[in-house]
Amino acid sequence: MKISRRKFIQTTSVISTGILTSNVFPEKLTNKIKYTANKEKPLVIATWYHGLPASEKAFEILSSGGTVLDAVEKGINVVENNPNVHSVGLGGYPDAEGNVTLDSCIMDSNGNSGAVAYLNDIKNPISVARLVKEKTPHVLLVGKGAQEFALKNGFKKENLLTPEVKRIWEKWKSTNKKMHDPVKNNHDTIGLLALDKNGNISGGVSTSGWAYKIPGRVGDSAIIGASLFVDNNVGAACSTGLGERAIETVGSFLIVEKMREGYSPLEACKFAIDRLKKYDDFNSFQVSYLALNKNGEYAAFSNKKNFKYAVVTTTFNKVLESDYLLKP
Ligand code: SD4
Repeated sequence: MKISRRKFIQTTSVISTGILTSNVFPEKLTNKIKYTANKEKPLVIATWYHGLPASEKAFEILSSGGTVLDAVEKGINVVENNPNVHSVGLGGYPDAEGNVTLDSCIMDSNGNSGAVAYLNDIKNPISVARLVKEKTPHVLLVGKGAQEFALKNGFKKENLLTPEVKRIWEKWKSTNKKMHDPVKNNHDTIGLLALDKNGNISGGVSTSGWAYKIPGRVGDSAIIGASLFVDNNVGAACSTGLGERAIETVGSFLIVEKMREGYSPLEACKFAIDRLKKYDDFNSFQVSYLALNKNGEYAAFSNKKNFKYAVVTTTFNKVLESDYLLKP
């Protein structure tokens, strides 16, 4: 019997260990404002608390004359390398069989992109995605091919399932064996958008995806247009949350196209969230977007509360909370 995604999500249960939280850097939530727009350059914005150290790194690179693409890659590497972030890179939650499989994509100011999906044992998928962009005629490499490509290009194979996460996965496997509820426990992808002082934009996304997913599952974070889109004449957008819905609505592309039509970043993010209303489980999943435009205006919007994002400019360095649609 084919089970619908809605049914699948509804029948999942949540482990109440409290371990699967996004509060990796809770002390960094310095301000709870709903929406901010400024016009500073350079500017870096990124998803969740771990977006702050990532954005700080990216900003440092931009401030010292580095390229906007370097800023994106190296910023995201900070999170990929942190074993305490259980949703990205090293220390990410595995699939149902205990394999950590990573999705990532990157897009530059010229509209060139690279991506990897279902990548095993390589902790920096954003760097591999960048090489796919730079060294191949392709956009997306998956699985074994992506890993072989990485190894040929000097990446090292390493076990990404840390002892801590292995224990958590083993407990899940022995006690539960159901997929995690993606709403409550699985929303910590790093998506980062950067604008340099000349107005050039690039972005990237990296994730270990939905914890305990069906082996072979690929989410939006490997899909250009869904989790990430950059148009240097207009702006950029990225997503976090239930990747299936971001893919189905091609959310990031939609946001950039609405900004092209003249929508502000906030209006454009709201438009993309609004598109999700057609799904009858709209109240249970979570999808959140970040967007910035060429002028340095930025916004975040989510269907649900609790979406945090980091902003770093020359005068501003904070984790903020986005506005959201589903008010009680
Ligand atoms: C995915 N969008 O694999 C990712 C998960 C996510 O924050 O964003 N987590 O569906």
